[in-house]
Amino acid sequence: MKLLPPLSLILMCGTFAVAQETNYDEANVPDYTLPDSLTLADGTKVTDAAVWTERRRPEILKLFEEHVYGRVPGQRTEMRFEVVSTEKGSLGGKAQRKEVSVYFTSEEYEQKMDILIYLPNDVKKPVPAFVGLNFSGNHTIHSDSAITLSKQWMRNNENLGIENNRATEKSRGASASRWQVERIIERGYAIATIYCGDLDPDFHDGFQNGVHPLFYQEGQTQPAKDEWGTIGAWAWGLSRAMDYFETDEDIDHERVTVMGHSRLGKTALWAGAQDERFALIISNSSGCGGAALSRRRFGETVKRINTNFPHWFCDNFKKFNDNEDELPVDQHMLIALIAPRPVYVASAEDDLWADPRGEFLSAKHAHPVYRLLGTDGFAADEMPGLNQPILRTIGYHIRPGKHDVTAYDWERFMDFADRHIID
Ligand code: GTR
Repeated sequence: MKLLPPLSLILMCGTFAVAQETNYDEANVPDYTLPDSLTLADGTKVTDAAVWTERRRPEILKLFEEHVYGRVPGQRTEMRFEVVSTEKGSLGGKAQRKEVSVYFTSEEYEQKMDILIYLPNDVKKPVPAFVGLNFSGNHTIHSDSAITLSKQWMRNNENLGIENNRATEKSRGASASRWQVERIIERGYAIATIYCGDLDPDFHDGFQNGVHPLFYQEGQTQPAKDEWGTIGAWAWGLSRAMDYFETDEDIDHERVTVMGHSRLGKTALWAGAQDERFALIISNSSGCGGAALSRRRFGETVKRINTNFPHWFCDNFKKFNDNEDELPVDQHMLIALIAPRPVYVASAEDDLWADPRGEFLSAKHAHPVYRLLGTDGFAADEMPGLNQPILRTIGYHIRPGKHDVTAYDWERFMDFADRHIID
C-alpha cells in the first residue's frame, strides 16, 4: 500500500470535515424569509412597472454591487479592437472563424482579451449569437487547429493538457463537448467565447494581475471592500465583448445570449443583470452565488465559497458567512434584475453541491417581477421532472447527470432562444 505523506492526510481530514458540514438533506434546510423584490427599502410596495424600473431595480442592483459582487470602480478604460484573423471556410466550410483581440489599455500595462467567434455561413447576416466565457482557453472549445493556443496562466489539469500552468497542444478541443460548436452553427447561431483568465486569472493573488489594477486610484493596491472581485471582472469582460459586437456587422448585437456554466454561470447572471444589452441570459449549474438561494444553505454555502474562493466576490460578501439571513438580497433578486428579458436556469440532478432545488426556487421567486413587467413569467410551482423543460419567459430544466454542460443542455438553450429572441 502506498503511504500517504502527512500533507495529504491533513487535506483528507480537511475534505472529511467539509463533507461533514455540508447539508444535502432537504429536511435540514432552515426556515428562511426571502427579501421581497417588490418592496422598496422605505417599505412602499412596488405596484407598477415604472416604480420597478426607476426605483426598485436600481436599489437591488446597488445592493448586489455593495454586498455581493462589488462595483466596477471608476470609468471604463480606453479600448481598441483588432481583428487578428478571419477564415471563411472553417469547420469544413460551414463557418467563418474570427479571432478578435480587445485591448483595454495604453502601453504601460498591456491587457487584452481574445474573442474567438464562429459564424454560420450561408445565413442571413447579422446573426444572433451566444457568448460565454470558457475555463481553459479558446482553443479548448473545438479541435480546430487554427485556433490560437492561449499563452495565459491556467490551473494545471492533466486531462485538459495543462502543464506548468500553461496550455499544450493536447488541450485543443479538450472541452468541446461543453460547447457543441457544430450544432450551434447548424441551428443558425454564432458562438463567441473568451478565456476568463484573460480578464482575471482564477487564483487569489490580491488582485495584482488581470484588469483590476487598471482601475486603481493613485496609491491603491487592491479593490475596496465594496469593489469588484474576480466574478465582477469576468462580467465586465462580457460587456466589453458586447461593445465589440456592436461594431461587428456580422453579429446581431440585439440578439446576443450570454451563457455560462458554474462559476461562469454566476458571471453570466451578473453580466446580464447589469448590462441590459444582453437579450437573453443562461445560467447552467451556477449554484451558490449564482442561481441558488443562499438562505437555503444546501450544498455549497456562502462561507464555503468565500473560504475556497476568497477572490470571487467583493470583500463585503464575507460578512454573510454563516449569516445568510442578514443578506439584504437573495439570488431570486438577481434573476429579477434580468426581467423582462428571457432567462433560463439549468440544473443537473446529481449536482447537489449547486443545489438544483435552490436554483429552481430562484427562478420561481423571480416570477412576480416578470409578471409585473407584463410577461408570462414562470409556469411551475413544483420542480418539473427530469428532462421536462419549461420554456416560458423564465425557463428551467433539470436533467439527469453531473455538473457539466451537455449536448442536451445546448439543445434546450437553443430551443429557448428560438422561441424568445428569434421571431
Ligand atoms: C466549485 C465551486 C462552485 C462552482 C464550481 C465550478 O468548486 O464550489 O461554486 O463554481 O467550482 O465553477 O465548476
